[in-house]
Amino acid sequence: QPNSSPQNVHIFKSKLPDIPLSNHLPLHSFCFQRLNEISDRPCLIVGSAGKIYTYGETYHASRRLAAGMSAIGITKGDVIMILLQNSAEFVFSFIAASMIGAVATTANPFYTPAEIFKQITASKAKLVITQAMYVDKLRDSDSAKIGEDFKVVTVDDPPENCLHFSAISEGNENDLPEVEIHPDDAVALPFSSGTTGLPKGVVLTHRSLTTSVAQQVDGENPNLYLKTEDVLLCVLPLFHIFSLNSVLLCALRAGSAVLLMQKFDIGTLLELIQRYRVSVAMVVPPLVLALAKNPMVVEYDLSSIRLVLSGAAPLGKELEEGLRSRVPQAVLGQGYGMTEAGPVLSMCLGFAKQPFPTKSGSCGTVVRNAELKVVDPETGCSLGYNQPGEICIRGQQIMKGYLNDDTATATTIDVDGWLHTGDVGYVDDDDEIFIVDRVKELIKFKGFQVPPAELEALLVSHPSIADAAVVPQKDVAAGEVPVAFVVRSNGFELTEESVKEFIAKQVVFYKRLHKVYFVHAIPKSPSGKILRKDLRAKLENTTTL
Ligand code: 4UW
Repeated sequence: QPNSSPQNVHIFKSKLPDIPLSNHLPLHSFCFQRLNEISDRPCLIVGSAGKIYTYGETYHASRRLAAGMSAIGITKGDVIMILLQNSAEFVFSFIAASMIGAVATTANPFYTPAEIFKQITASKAKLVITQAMYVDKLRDSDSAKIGEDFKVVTVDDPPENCLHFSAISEGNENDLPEVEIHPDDAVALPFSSGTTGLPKGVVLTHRSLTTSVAQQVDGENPNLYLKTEDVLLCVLPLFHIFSLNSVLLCALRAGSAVLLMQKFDIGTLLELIQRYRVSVAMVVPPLVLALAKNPMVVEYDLSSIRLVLSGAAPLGKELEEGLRSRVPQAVLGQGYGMTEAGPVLSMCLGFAKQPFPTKSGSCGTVVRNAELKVVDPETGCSLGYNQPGEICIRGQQIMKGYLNDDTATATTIDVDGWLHTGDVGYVDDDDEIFIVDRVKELIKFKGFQVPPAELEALLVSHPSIADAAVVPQKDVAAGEVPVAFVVRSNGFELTEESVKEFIAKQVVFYKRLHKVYFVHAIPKSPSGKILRKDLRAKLENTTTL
């Protein structure tokens, strides 16, 4: 195969030149590198409370918390779980962990107890920072116990056996231990199912995240040009890497303000955009839908918005046009990310300080200081312009690997350092990337990950189910929804409703099954792999509403 020899690999690069990276710095030092200059600038705006923390206040609150975490026994390499909605405490906790060389694993507070415990157990979290209302979810497990295996801190009134946030947030900065942090030490541990299987811990190091942030906002002509006067909308959950990286960390590095919203509510969102003159909005397609279609939008002044960045799922052209009519003054574009990729692979060059013209529907151009290639999924041969294939990325930003899973790591990052995304796309003549399909199992509901393997494992644990497969079905509001093909065990009665209920009890809302199709057998390859393509083909031309 002449094409697969290294000489013939077609490598795509950014149109922006590579820059020197400050990725030897620990993440918190990198993010607050300009602290002296911007100490009095607004850093965090807590939307619901109207409270503003300056950069100086944010930095010192994080330092005190770091000292407090250390005082209760958290040391370098330990994992803390942040189980919170967007809040100042979330931000302080994440930065504090970095300051003492600890690692933050983030989880959705709406997860069921089983989902949370899988992550606590896999990550060996020693501390969970959460809200009192979620503590009950942390109580009933045999695998790990409050007080014995991990401590719990709540940001509000602590229930039994838990500490109040103030017990760790008032530490003495002078007691902060001196820790030596290596760029290859882990700092964040989000969970992702990647191209196959169950959710796994994604080890992101100080180097990964400082590189990724620099690729976006550093340089004389930053790919994503953020100014200190900018106010960034932070309504997407910080427990997901998109918001954590491209909203919070990028804003900190650039010295912009972050408007934190706990949850999405269109009225409150519009009100806050208007009140705080939000200039940069990071969004996902369902949010674009709301902004494009909701009649309330016209009653608010959105003229402050200069940039809208959508990602985490495909954005349709009509939707983009719909949004354009609501914010005609703004530059619209997409970014393309994947937790394992550190996370940003590509970003719209229309967001650069000296912008390039871009096309609607594109996910941007590969970020600087990185290499992207497109390979034929069958042969592995590298492809040139305009030929769709699996997108692969290489650079210092990608994950170190999956936590304690060398096999999964080796199937995702090959010996030459290429991370295989499982996304199918092509690069056009203007170096813009278009994603057209996915060869991986992953389902994305409004940008949230739904790993089919997780639902399949639950389904086959049902006594009346002999076999099952879960695949995505197109959906107008959510992009995709999970639907199941189920083989009943011989002689058992089983209804669609009962299968749906069985799953709904065990998973977070967005993993619920939207349809169940009963079949006689699940199509499989000779090696036993579910032929998902065949099942997806059966659903072609059916869209759930
Ligand atoms: N178009 C089509 C897109 C797109 C997409 C992602 O949950 P994960 O692992 O990660 C993310 C991260 C998204 C992200 C991070 C930082 C950033 O700046 C940014 O730009 C706006 C986006 O979603 O899911 C990864 C998978 O999600 C799909 C794709 O399949 C990818 O492998 N995906 N972005 N613009 N599909």
